[in-house]
Amino acid sequence: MRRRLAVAVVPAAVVLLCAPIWAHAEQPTPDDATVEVRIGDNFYKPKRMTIPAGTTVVWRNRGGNDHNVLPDRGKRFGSDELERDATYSYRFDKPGRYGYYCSLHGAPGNGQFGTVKVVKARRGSTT
Ligand SMILES: [Cu+2]
Repeated sequence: MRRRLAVAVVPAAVVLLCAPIWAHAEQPTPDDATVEVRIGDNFYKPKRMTIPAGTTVVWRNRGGNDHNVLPDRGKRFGSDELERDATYSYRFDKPGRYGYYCSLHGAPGNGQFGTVKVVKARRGSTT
């Protein structure tokens, strides 16, 4: 019994010790761009955006109600319910078209929804 406990505790300790290193590794570099999508009641603005791969999208709830951000397909990204002023961020590294919606006020392509189109990043380009 004592041995089983130790087996469970050691991996947890390793995770805790490594967490600061991982967090540091994810610090944005100056090359990383961030764009913000405002969440309102009940919409996203801008509703559609095109970004180069590697851009982080930050959804910020500026509405009075709770909202979320769920992908139309798959589980590549997705937030919990966001309270007022809460944010959710996701970095899009793969080109493609990513539809998303709020499950409280919409459905894929219906009601409160939006689209992020990710295009191949061009090195050295600032546009
Ligand atoms: Cu909503």
